[in-house]
Parts: sequence; C-alpha cells; structure tokens
Amino acid sequence: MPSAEEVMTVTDRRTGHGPDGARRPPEATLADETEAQARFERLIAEDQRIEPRDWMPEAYRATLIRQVAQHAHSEIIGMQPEGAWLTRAPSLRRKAILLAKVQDEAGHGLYLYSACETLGADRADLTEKLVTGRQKYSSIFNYPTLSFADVGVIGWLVDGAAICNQVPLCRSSYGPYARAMIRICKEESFHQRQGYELLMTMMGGTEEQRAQVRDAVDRWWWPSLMMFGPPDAESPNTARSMAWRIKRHTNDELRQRFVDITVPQAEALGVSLPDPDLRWNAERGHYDHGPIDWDELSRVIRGDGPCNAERIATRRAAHRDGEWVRRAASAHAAKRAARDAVGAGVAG
Ligand code: FAQ
Repeated sequence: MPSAEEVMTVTDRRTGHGPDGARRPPEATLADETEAQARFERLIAEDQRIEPRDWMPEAYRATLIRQVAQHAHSEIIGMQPEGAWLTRAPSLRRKAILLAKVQDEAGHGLYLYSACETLGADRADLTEKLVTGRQKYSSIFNYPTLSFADVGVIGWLVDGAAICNQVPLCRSSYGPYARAMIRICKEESFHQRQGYELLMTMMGGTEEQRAQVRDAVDRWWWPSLMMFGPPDAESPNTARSMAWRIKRHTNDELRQRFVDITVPQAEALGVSLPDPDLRWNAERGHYDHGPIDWDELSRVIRGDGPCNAERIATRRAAHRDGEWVRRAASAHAAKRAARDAVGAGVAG
C-alpha cells in the first residue's frame, strides 16, 4: 500500500487552498509549500485530524469531496424507499418511528453537505451533479420497497451495513467528516434497532407477516453486501484513501465484518439468509459466503437498477418544486444583511 507521501503528485506539492477553497497566495514560497506538506504528512502519520484551515493536497481534497458528496446524496436519495411507506404505516407508533428515521436521514445529508462545503465545494453545484447523473449515490437505494417488512429489513440490513461502514469513519482523518459521522452513527444505531424490533414483531405475528419478512430478507441481502463497494482487487480508491486515513478498512474487510455480525442476528430472528454457501469457517474465524454478482453492482451504479430513473426523477422534481423556498430564503437573508449593514452604520 502506498504511503501518503507516495500518492501525492508534483501538482499536489505545489498547490494549496485556504478554508474557502481559494488558492494560496502567489507569493507563497516553495519553502512554505514544503513546510505545509510536511505538516500535513506529520498530522496524518500521527493520526491527528486535518481541519479546513490546514493545507492539504489537491487529490486529498478531491477524493474527500467525491466520497462525502456521494455519502450526502445517498442519505437524501435514501429517504425515498422508506418514505414511500409513510402514508401506509400500519399504526401511529410505526408511522412516528418511520417519520423520525426519514427526517434523521435528511439531517445526515445536511451535515455531510456542510462537511463538503468546508472543503470548498458548492452545495448547489453538488445537487446539480446528482440530478444530472454526474455524481453517484449508493446502489442500495435503487431497489423497490414492496411491503412494510422492507422498512424493517432496511433498518436491520441497510442501516446495519451503514453502521459497519461508518463507525470507522468516525476516525477519518478529515475533522468535519469524522465529527459528522459520530452524530450520524448514533442515529443509525437507533435506525438499526427499530428495524430489527419491527422484524421481531412481524416474525411473532401471522404466517403472512413471516412470509413478508422472508421475502424482504431474500431481496435485500445481496444488495446490502454490495453497499461496501467492489472487491478490494477492483477498488481503485481504497489504497490511496487508506494511506490518507480517510478510509480505515478495505471494502472486503468491512463486508466480512457485516456478515459475521449479521448471521447470528438472522438466526435469532428465525430467518435464513439466501446464500447456500454461507457457513462458519473455524480456520479463518469468519463466515464464508457465496459469490457476489458484481455485474449487478456495476449495472446499478451505471444507472440501470430497478429504480434509478424513478429516484432521480423524484429528486429532480423535489429540487424544482423547492425553487421558491430557496428564492424566498435568499431574499430574506439579503434583506436581513442590508438591515444589519444599516444598523452597523448607525451604530458606527
Ligand atoms: N454504490 O474504489 P471504490 C446509508 C463507487 S448511506 C454506488 O471502492 P471508495 C444510510 C465508488 O464511489 C450509504 N457507487 O470507492 C442510510 C467509486 O466511484 P468513483 C452510503 C459505489 O470510495 C441507510 C467506484 O465505485 N454510504 O446507507 C458503491 O473507496 C438507510 C469504485 O469504488 C457511504 O457513502 C455503491 N455501493 O469506496 C440512509 C459511506 N460502491 O467515485 C437511508 C461512505 C462503490 O471513483 C436509509 N463511503 N461505488 O467514480 C464509503 O465508505 C466509500 O465511498 C465506499 C466506496 C465504501 C462506498
């Protein structure tokens, strides 16, 4: 695996940005640059946080914007599959829980867009890139939710996978991302538990409810494993992101961890996972699992999953319908700023 130093390009060594994304002043000398770079490398090596005010290599900034924006988009698009059940929740209690969860996801998206802004990204530009298909979001949200059991299975498996993936990101080297992840993970933990509790209730219910749970588990198991990304050998970003301590584990390591945690939970729930090759390997101290359909992941990432078109069309329509709110908020902010400026003039 390359060291942080090895993966920096000559351009990285010569460029730098301030907290607002502006280039360093032209009078910055090569000695300044070298010192800034040495400080960056020392902070990474000592496992300390990089903050927005710090110099960072261009590629570090770019890869963070890429990952954090994809993560933010996932949270926002991820409101749709469960949101579809808000008007059909079977009781007031289930509806209140689901409403809180979907609202949490909106909040996660906002923290993450804010983290992107600290890197100099523009939020309107990120949204534009999402709705025009130039930035990705997680493959998992391109599958349909066919029954209320899907709400439980998303909580158990999708939030469960998200927790496995995101707890190590609380130690990510970029401060604003790491801090956002701490809060997000606390909320994801509630999401996972509410899903598991819903499934436990359904498994104790009628035969029809148990069948709905089994069907939902069968449909979501493999897509949940794909959430962790391509296998390590085909993951172009992992080595560099690990050297920079943005990612703390590889995709395969986290996927294995998720399988190991989830199999006993499935047993406690009384459902079987749809993989005939799933068995404990005493020698490895892990569960072995069957082959994952990587063609399916590529297809879904390319936009050819069951719900890709619908998800983007819904997001695009929401963005268009929210235009008047953005305009009103900007007009209000401008009016306040003008009033404050007059007030400051009077006081001065
Ligand atoms: N879907 O080289 P790698 C949630 C892309 S939030 C789509 O391995 P990397 C909460 C990848 O971007 C779920 N694209 O990339 C919730 C890259 O493309 P690029 C989202 C994928 O970044 C729950 C290319 O493939 N979580 O669930 C996927 O090192 C319930 C090559 O991949 C995060 O975003 C995929 N599954 O590792 C909400 C966590 N996998 O940009 C609502 C943060 C890979 O080079 C309801 N992100 N790609 O063109 C990460 O940990 C990483 O970015 C990975 C990918 C692990 C996702």
